[in-house]
Amino acid sequence: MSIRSSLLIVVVSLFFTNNGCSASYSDPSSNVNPSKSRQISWKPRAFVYEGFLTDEECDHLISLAKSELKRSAVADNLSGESKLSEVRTSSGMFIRKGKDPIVSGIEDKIAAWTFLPKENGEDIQVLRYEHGQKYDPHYDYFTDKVNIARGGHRMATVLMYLTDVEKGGETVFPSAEEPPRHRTAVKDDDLSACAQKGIAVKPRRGDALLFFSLHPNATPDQGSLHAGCPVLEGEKFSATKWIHVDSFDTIVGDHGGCADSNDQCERWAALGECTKNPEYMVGTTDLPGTCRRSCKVC
Ligand SMILES: O=C(O)CCC(=O)C(=O)O
Repeated sequence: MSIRSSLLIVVVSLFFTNNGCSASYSDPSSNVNPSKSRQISWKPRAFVYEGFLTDEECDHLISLAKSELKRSAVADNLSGESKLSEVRTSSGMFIRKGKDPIVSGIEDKIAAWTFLPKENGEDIQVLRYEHGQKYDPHYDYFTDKVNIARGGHRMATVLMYLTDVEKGGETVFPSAEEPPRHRTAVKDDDLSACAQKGIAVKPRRGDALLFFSLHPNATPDQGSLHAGCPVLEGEKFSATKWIHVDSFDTIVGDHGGCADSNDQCERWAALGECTKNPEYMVGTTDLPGTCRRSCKVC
């Protein structure tokens, strides 16, 4: 082998080797450039990143979700138990963290954009809104003790839009204050009446919205009130990653792993059984219950 070809091999292998100084060329998070995001509000702190997900990533999340969708639930403010409500009429499902390389790559990108650890994130929730479906104004931080037991408060939300929506389906912040430089911005006539009640983001396939539910001093930010406006034409798929102040993966006092041992657990948890029947559902450290994962205690 000539000196010339040996040199070429060395240069090529250096380029493709992650030597600790640069990210691997196949790492999806290396394509994230946080400075590409645009601030849409200061109160709450909210940013939009256009083209955050590729078409392949959007299609992948939709195809994982499609056959698993169930009517969405909300958490009761006092007990924390999950219940069905007219406040939220979409259907949804959760995709286990790191389920496959594409999901894991999306989670790496979220961590790179938000500068928040991957382990602080919940499983991704995929939502589908059909005609007329919506999520009324609400906060993502919890006010009950059950839901902050794991990972503490939700501090930030990344909402990824997986489809374009012809009309409606915007995410709106009714209590937000626009940044001063946006005050003269012309209202988008394309926005639904619901969206015109505040600062709104129109769902566009691949775009992502990041907003913070806590102030920098970790107290709840009431400006983070937000809603999913009714879909007026078309269909909306979105994917949500909620990020906590602390690790959501740490299993406190767990010796038997974090799993449900009955495939009805998710449904029972949605019906409030974690609170109504804690001995069976949650159990104790010595005698773990049947649905610890769905009850979010591990
Ligand atoms: O779909 C939306 O635009 C809002 C969703 C949302 O608020 C949530 O999942 O917490």
